[in-house]
Amino acid sequence: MADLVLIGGGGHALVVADAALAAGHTIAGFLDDDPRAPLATGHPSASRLGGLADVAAIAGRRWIMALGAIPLRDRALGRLPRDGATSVVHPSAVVAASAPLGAGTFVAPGAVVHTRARVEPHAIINTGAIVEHECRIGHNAHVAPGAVLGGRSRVGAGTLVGLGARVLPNLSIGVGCTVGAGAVVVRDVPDGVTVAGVPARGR
Ligand code: JB3
Repeated sequence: MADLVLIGGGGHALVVADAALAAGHTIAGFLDDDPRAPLATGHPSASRLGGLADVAAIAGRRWIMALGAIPLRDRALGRLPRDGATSVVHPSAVVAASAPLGAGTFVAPGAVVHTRARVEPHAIINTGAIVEHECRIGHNAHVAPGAVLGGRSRVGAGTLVGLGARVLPNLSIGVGCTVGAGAVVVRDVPDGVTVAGVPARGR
């Protein structure tokens, strides 16, 4: 399996590192501006290879974006080479054979990506999230732990579907949106809009 470099060394990187090791990857190290980032202490992948801008450290290596915050991820992705982006799927996750995962996708423990769903590069399908049949998950979108997307729903690039949120089937959430934790989305959400509550309303 790939000798991976994790981009980021914080809390999300801890989860990505454990999933990568469980999936049989080896970890070359990580990039983070903080030498005391959580991944640097007491983890088998403790080797810090440089700061987030030290892209030379990943030349010729496989890597995965392991920062959690979407704006930080976006900024860092803009500097990174296309080559080498590698997906990590925890062995307890279920990804349908008919569901293609884009490069650099992370699928966390217990997550499900159902039949004919499509996940674009660098998306996060976090712990226990359910992406139902024929959903579309955009580039660098994040489906947070416990969120559930009904069949044929769409999540735009750079959108966060928060912890435990629910999205009813066939709905579209735009690009750069935020769906608050626990929200229940019952109608389409336009680009750039934040919604929260039950039923979810714009903020
Ligand atoms: O909620 C869950 C399950 N996961 C969250 C994840 C999606 O996002 C997690 O709880 C955190 O809220 C967040 O994880 P992340 O990004 O790993 O957060 P944190 O543990 O704070 O680590 C951020 C890392 O990014 C640190 O090691 C920082 O050194 C590094 N970093 C570099 N530049 C920066 C910046 N962090 C911030 N906040 N701002 C910067 O400009």
